[in-house]
Amino acid sequence: MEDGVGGVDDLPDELLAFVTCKTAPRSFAEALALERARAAADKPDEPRPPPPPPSYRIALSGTSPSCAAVDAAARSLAQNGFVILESDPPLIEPELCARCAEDAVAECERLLAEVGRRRGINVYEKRFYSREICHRVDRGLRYDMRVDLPGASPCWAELRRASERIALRVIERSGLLAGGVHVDMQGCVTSFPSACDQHFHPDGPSRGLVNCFVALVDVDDTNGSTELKPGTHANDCPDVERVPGVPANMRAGSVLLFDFRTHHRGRAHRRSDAPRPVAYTVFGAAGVHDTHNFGGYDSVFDSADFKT
Ligand SMILES: O=C(O)CCC(=O)C(=O)O
Repeated sequence: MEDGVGGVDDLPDELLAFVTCKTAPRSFAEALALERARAAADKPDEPRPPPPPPSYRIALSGTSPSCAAVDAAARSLAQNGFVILESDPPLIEPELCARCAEDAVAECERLLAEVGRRRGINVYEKRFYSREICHRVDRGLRYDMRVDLPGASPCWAELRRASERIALRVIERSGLLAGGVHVDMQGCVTSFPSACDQHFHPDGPSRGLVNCFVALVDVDDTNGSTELKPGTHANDCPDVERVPGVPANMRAGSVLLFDFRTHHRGRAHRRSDAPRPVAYTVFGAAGVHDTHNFGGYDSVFDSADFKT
């Protein structure tokens, strides 16, 4: 009896003809070979390793990305929980970034002076919360300021429109925010020299919000780019602690989109020369709002002057 018949690929041409054309075998050996070939063909697939996650850094060839690039970005946003979009020239005009950066730092310093004067605290040492600006960790030196309140410089509305042009295409393609997308809020996080590493955190617990960061200056390991843990937005992420973070180093005008649930942090600012402002716009699915980050605080301007 002949032996050594493996899978369909090993069959001689005559036997392959039986398998594919269903011709009757002419001998016992042919019948056996045919039987084995059929069994090999019917064998359920071996478990395959999962496909690698999509790249989270997408280099675009210009400021109007192709459908293929938008698809790739949407896949990363859905699967990794974030995507970094870069292009040359940058997606958001450097001149607009520079105007927003200048306003962010000036406005932040103006508000800090008001908080210090009205609440009687050292705003670099003490955490505080207000409708306009928050300092969430003592000596954190990272200030989260709203830029969509009445009286904000028009440069912020311009930045929001520019961010929408790219973010909405990717978000809609990702299917993450079903039922119509709205802009929920807009702000800017400015870390000052000597700001420390934040703890990793999500921006909120539930599905339906996507944050769009725009680097207003180049952000890197020295002035503290944002760091994100891929896949940690998924409810079934097994062990968030053990997922390594990925630094979103990027040039001014680049865009980082992330699902609110993705664990991330701002890194330490180790340079002494200039603050590091990163603007953000929060996009929400119909009826979903961020109630966590600026919920219900009093205005800085509601507090009377502090008297010693
Ligand atoms: O500063 C950053 O890069 C991120 C800030 C942040 O995640 C926050 O303030 O919650």
